[in-house]
This record gives sequence, C-alpha cells and structure tokens, in this order.
Amino acid sequence: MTGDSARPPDPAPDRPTPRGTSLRRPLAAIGRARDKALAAPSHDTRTAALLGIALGVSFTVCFLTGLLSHLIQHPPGWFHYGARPAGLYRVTQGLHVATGTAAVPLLLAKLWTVYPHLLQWPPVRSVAHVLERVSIVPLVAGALFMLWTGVGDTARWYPYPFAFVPAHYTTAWITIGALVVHIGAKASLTRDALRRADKGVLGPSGARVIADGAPLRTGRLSRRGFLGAAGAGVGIVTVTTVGQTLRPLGRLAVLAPRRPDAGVDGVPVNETAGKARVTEIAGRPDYRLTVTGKVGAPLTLSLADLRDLPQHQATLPITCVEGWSANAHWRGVRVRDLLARARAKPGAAATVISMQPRGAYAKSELEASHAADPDTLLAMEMNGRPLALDHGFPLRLIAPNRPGVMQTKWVNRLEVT
Ligand SMILES: Nc1nc2c(c(=O)[nH]1)N[C@H]1C(S)=C(S)[C@@H](COP(=O)(O)O)O[C@H]1N2
Ligand SMILES: [Mo]
Repeated sequence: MTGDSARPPDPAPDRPTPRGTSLRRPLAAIGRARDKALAAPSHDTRTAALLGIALGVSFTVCFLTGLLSHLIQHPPGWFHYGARPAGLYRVTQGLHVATGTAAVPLLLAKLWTVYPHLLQWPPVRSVAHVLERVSIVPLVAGALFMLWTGVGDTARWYPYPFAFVPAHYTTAWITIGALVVHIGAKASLTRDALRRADKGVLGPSGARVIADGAPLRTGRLSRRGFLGAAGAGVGIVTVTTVGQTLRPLGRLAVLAPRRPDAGVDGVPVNETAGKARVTEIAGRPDYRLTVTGKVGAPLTLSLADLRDLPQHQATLPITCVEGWSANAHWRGVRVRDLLARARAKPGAAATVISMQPRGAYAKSELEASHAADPDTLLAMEMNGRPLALDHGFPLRLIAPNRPGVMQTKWVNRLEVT
C-alpha cells in the first residue's frame, strides 16, 4: 500500500501528554479499520464520484423546482407565472417530490461510501482542504435536514417547533451553496476518478490505496453491486411513490401518503371542512358570494344567482405541493365573467377569500393571467356531482397551472386588486 491516506495515524509522539500513550492504540486501530474500509470498492473515489453526480443532479432539479414553487406562492414583483400549460406545475412539483425522494437512498449510499474518508489523518492538510472539510458540515447537515423535513411534509409530519416552509426554504439555499462549494472542491478529483478505466482503488486524496491490477479482496461488495443496490433503492422508492401523481402507476403507490384516486368523489381531500372549521358556516342557506374591491359594480350573489350565470366546464388537476395530484372534471362560473359583470378593469387581479376563519390557505392571490383564463372557475360541481363539503362546498376556486394550496375552497369573496 502506498499513498498518504494509507499512512498510519500519527499521534504526535514528540509531544507526550499524560494521555498520549493511551490514545495511540485506539487511533492506530481506527487507522487500520479505515484503511481496511478504504480498500473496498464501495468506499472508493469512483463510487463516491458516481453517487456524487447522481446526488448533484437530483438536488439541482429538486432545488430549481422547489424554488419555482416558492416563487409561485410568494411572488416578488418581478415574477409572473402564466396559467398555461395547465399541467406544468403538476410536472415540476411531481419532479420536486420525486427527486427529493430518490435522493434519500442516494444520500445514504454516499454517506456510507465516504464515511471512512472522514477519518483521514492528519485531518487538515491545506487551506483548500480545510475549506472543503468545513463545507461538508452544512452540506451533510443541510441535505439530511432537507430530506427529513421534505419527506415529513409529504406525510404531513411536523415533529419540530418551527414552521416547515421558511425552514425548508432557507436551508435549501444553505445546502445548495454548500453543494456548489463541494462540487468546486471535488471537480478535478471526480473527473480523474471517472476517467480511470482501471480497477485501482483511490483513497480520499486520489492517492492509490491498492495498485492498478492488484486483485480486490474477495468477499467484498463490488462497486457494481453496491451502486446496483443504491440504484435499486432509488427504483423502489420511486416506483412506490411516483404513482401519487403519475396516474398509470397509481396502483403501485403503496408508499405514497396519498393515492390519487382515493378520496371523496374520487379525489383526495387535504384539509377537511371540519379541520378548517367551516362545516356550519358553509352550509348556511343565506350564503352569498361578494365581488368587491376595484370594481365599478360590486356584486352579491346567492347560489341560485350563481347557477343562473353561464356555466363552464374544465378538466384540471389539483396538485398538492406535498406531491400528490389528481385530475377532476369541474363545472362552475368563470372568474373572468364575474369580474366583467362587476366591471373590473381588463387585466385585473384578485384575492380569493374563503369562509375559513384562519389558516395560511384561507385565501390566495389570483394573478391577472389566471383571472383572465377561460378555465379559471369558481366551481360548484366536481366529477358530475355537487361539490362535496370537504372539496369546498358551496364554491371553490379551480385554475390551471397552480399549486393546490392556492386552489382556495369554501370561497365567499373575490376582492379585485
Ligand atoms: N380554504 C382552504 N382552501 C384550501 C385549503 C385549505 O386548507 N383551506 N387547502 C388547499 C390545499 S393544500 C390543497 S392541496 C387543495 C386540495 O383540495 P381538495 O381537498 O379538494 O383535494 O385545497 C386547497 N384549498
Ligand atoms: Mo396541498
């Protein structure tokens, strides 16, 4: 064995401390265990590089689709998101959850691959090396936090005292920043590891631990076997969850928190009327929809008035940010017809307000592009039946290309802005 990574640990014998002799043995034992681990292909640089690339791709897609979803829900002034294509958000958010889910087995495999490298001695070699080491802390902690809170959110599991959205969003930037630094630090090593067609095994610094052509120890998992197991892990978690949004695989979605076809009238329910505390108020016979704000003629409409207006139909998905989505057939009044009737200016936007007394999703903003779209409805029917109470009876918003959290249920007010 050659190379600095294979050097036994040096507990600085020229500075004897009272505990020096007692530390020497365990350090040497750790060094031996590390070298033994490093000799396995599942811990070598090429394995780490291949897993790193897979993780880099999945985290990048996950970050970009997550950023898009955040911008749609909290749009800064410069950001405008169109209503078309109608199913675009379904694809990007499906990708967000699928790539985040796939990253779980990849990250576990990567941590397994590199853990012996974290025991290298001496721990510090150069400024670049220190930077690279330090960047690993937010990278590993951030990645674990993102996947834990993200997977938890898909199951509506929040076992922590802080709010999910700001924590998940802020940590995303920290993690992606650390990832960029890490890729910069590892680019050349990765390139070298991938170029090498031989079976020599590289230690943490790229130094040869086992010479080219030397037979690898038998009885160890081969690189192909280890990567195959990681790939199988990705395949299993993907096939058993992606059906929550990819309808043909719906039956296989046994690990998905939601089946897209299981729910009231064939569509899942996120917040029930009971939880939203609208059961009593939504059923009142004196229900009225009001259209107010920047309008020439404010409207107050009963359910009978709404039914007398021209009705339109659209097939549009509900796409929950948590990853599930389901198509439904909707029937109701066009928002743009209501705005025109109230003599709102062309190009007006609106706030859609529900009867729900409190909650982050009790109202949503409708951009001009969505307000003007012919398929943006205040629906009274879903899948050929009167809207169920849990789906937003008596009136709910349904619009193309929009996160589920913004498809406000139990609507009783449009405030034109
Ligand atoms: N008023 C109100 N509307 C709401 C919600 C809510 O909590 N309150 N939840 C939203 C979320 S997160 C989703 S995914 C969709 C789900 O609609 P569904 O329950 O009819 O499937 O409703 C949205 N509309
Ligand atoms: Mo949702």
